Amino acid sequence: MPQGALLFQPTDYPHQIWTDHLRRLMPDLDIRTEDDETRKGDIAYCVAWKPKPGSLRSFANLKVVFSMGAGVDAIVADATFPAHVPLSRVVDDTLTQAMTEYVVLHVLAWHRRQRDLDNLQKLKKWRLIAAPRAEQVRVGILGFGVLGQAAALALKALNYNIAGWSASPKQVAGVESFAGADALQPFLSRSDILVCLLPLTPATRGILNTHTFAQLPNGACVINCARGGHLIESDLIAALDSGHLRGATLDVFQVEPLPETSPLWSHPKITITPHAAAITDPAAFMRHVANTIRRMDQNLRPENLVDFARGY
Ligand code: NDP
Ligand code: OXD
Repeated sequence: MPQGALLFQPTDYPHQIWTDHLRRLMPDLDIRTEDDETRKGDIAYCVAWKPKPGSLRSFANLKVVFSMGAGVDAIVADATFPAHVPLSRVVDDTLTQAMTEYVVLHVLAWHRRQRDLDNLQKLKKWRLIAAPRAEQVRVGILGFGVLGQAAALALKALNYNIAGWSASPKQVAGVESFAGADALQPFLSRSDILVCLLPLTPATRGILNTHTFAQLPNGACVINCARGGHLIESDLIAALDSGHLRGATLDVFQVEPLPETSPLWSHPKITITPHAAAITDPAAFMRHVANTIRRMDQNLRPENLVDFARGY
């Protein structure tokens, strides 16, 4: 029997889909969707996404916070996050699979020039556009963790020439590993298609900028499916307009939803998706929550813990 209540904190989510799964898995758990001022001391478990700064600190008996996303930047950014409380993030096969599909889809689309073919169709023009073989296309994955490595393996199976960039070196069969700030330039200069799957931290904010784009080969494409804060949007537009970059796919933005006034919407070389690359599956997420609560009842540590010193 779990000790303490769980608060499902996000108010902009239809909470019932989520909480119903947890009720089925843990019928004895006290699950709340309202933050009751007079009963804050009951809350032992909290599900959070973009919490109001300071809101998590107010639960004196909090044992763990569950991030609804794989990315935890919005939670880690709260300087008042209680230091003794573990933060567990989403690491789940369904999410990993969805992100892999997204990356493969957009790498293929830029490699096989689908946008150019779509434009020809609009003009009713029958024209062949040559594309290199996959093994001649060098894909570089910025952020070579759970999602980056899974995408790399799927692309490798299609014969792409893959490299990953991470903080520490990785060993992934058939994939070149670049690690640390000094390795960024050689990594970029061999990346015809650059995929960003980094966590958003002070070290990675704004990493997709004019300087970075200049180090990519002429005609490179960029796919950002990590966070809007990684990209300096005006730098991307300038690099596309100058012809140095050939195209970009963006799933995430500085401001979400992307304002109607944004020039990104109508840019002829940009594909936009609405932060939908890999959406957390409510059933899988709540299985993780239930398992973690059971583990903690047995004095075991939660899994998929965030390292606050690194910020991810
Ligand atoms: P992981 O923590 O598993 O991987 C992060 C990778 O980034 C690691 O390889 C890490 O290196 C590397 N990294 C972090 N900081 C640096 C740095 N300063 N320099 C070089 N490498 C660095 O995260 P996930 O793969 O699970 O998720 C990645 C991101 O994807 C999330 O943070 C989130 O922002 C985004 N995301 C977006 C979604 C969407 O729908 N658009 C859905 C889900 C996630 P090392 O391994 O050495 O520590
Ligand atoms: C995540 C996301 O981080 O959906 O999981 O962006």
